[in-house]
Amino acid sequence: MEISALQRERYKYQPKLPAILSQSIEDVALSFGKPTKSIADSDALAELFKLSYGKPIASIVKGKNEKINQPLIVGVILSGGQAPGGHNVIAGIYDGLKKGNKSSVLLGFLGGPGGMLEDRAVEITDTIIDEYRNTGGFDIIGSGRTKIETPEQFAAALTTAKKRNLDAVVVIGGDDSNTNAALLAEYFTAQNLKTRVIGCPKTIDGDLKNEYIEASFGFDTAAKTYSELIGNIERDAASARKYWHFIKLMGRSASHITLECGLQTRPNVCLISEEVEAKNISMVQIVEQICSSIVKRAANKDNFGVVLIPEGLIEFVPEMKKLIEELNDIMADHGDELTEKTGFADQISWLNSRLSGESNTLFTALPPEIARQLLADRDPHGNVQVSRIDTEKLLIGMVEEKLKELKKTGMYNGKFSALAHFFGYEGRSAFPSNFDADYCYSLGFTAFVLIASGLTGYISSVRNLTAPADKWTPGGIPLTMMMNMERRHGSAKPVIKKALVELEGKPFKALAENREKWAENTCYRFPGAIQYYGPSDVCDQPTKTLILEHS
Ligand code: FBP
Repeated sequence: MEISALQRERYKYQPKLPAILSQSIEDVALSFGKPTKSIADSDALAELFKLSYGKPIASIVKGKNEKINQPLIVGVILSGGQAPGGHNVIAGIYDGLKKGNKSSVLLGFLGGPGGMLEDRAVEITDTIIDEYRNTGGFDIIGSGRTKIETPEQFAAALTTAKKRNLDAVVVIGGDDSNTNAALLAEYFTAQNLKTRVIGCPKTIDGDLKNEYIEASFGFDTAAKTYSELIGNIERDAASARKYWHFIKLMGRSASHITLECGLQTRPNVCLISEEVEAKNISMVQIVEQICSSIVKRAANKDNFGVVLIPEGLIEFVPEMKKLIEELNDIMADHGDELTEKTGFADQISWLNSRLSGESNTLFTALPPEIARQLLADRDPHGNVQVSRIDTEKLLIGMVEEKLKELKKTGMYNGKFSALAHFFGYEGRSAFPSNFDADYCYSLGFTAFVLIASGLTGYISSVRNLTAPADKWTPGGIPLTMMMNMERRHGSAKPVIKKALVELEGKPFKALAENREKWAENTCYRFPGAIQYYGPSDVCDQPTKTLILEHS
């Protein structure tokens, strides 16, 4: 296969590591803090995780580590949606293992957690890993969304771990996958199995973060890729002066990506789902907010603009949220009956008697295409697949109607021509930025140190990320520390708490302070494409979100 010039160059890139991991591997040890507690529901979690609850935070420090050179067999799983840098996590684990002992083996389970359950794996070799260093995507071994939850699935994982004689398995995933990693660690320990389980924080959505996990990998590259595209569209809009661009941005529920892109590009409107939910903002009010910008700009003869819409918005609008929850329950309990209905009209009349009055009115008033999308298959976690709902088109339709009304009353006299975009998959497998390339390699290398030191039930953590990479601080955080109990499908379940956009946080405040100005004026900012070679302030800057959160 012919490779691009950039790919060839990226193979040569040596990711930066924290100083402590760049020295001789024999001088790397762990130091431990005090016993920890979960963020909430400590009694219930201590009961569920009898063997792994309350472990101390581990920091990687200079010292002697007798275990570091032992030969190990480790499995790795990529779980969930692609995020730039996944290949470098695997490279970090691989290089760490081989530095520790040349005969150590890294097995990649194929196609996500399902690969471990079905024992489908490939041994990672020098030739394989060298083909994927510093590249985007998860195609080295593939990913999947299988959730390990039934007793049979746990038993299948155990069988594979025993058969492969695994010393450890690394689960690279988001909040749900790392919750699974914690459950698997507890289960393996309870079964007296030597296999340890270590997690790694992945997701472009940026919602797996807290005091100890400063960022999930992939967020940096994805947000920068979308920001480049938005900046380009802004420039086009300001040149042509005839289109309003409605851009939906990926991020299943949290709006971190939209917020980061908003700060990077200063669009006219930047909707944040968490604000919509907190302030109970209805769809009609959202449309009014967008129209207010359109009307003001039209008065200045600026009949163009850019609106950013988080992918998950629809689930945060109060009336839509209620409708979706009702649909989820109906589909969970009677999904088969619904799919048996052949025509869309049949489905609507079947739902008529099952939805509450309010939800039924809303559902039947929606454009048929959107209603159809709301009935599409759920993901394995029972969630609506929001990336498939054309919220941007729904908003364009509603804005058009509102502008017609405003025109009649003489309050608006502009021209409105809108274009819809969705940026999601374009950013998930991009070549990782230098930040993600370095961060991921460090996360992988750290995971190796945790494994070699005998830890289980931890997530690999690299902190101090706004400093240069050599000053980053690697270690391990007990997974139970990031958990609470939440209601899922009618019962209380242990879960890693999702980090949504905080309305009191500095990134959101920076947006809120400026958005009135941006709504009326043209204040666009053009971040341009991710750069891999050149001055550090162009190539190595972390996201504005990370900088503001840690300033
Ligand atoms: P993860 O949470 O698994 O990292 O995936 C995030 C995401 O990219 C969301 O932003 C998006 O809604 C979803 O995956 C799309 O899922 P799919 O890849 O199954 O279409």
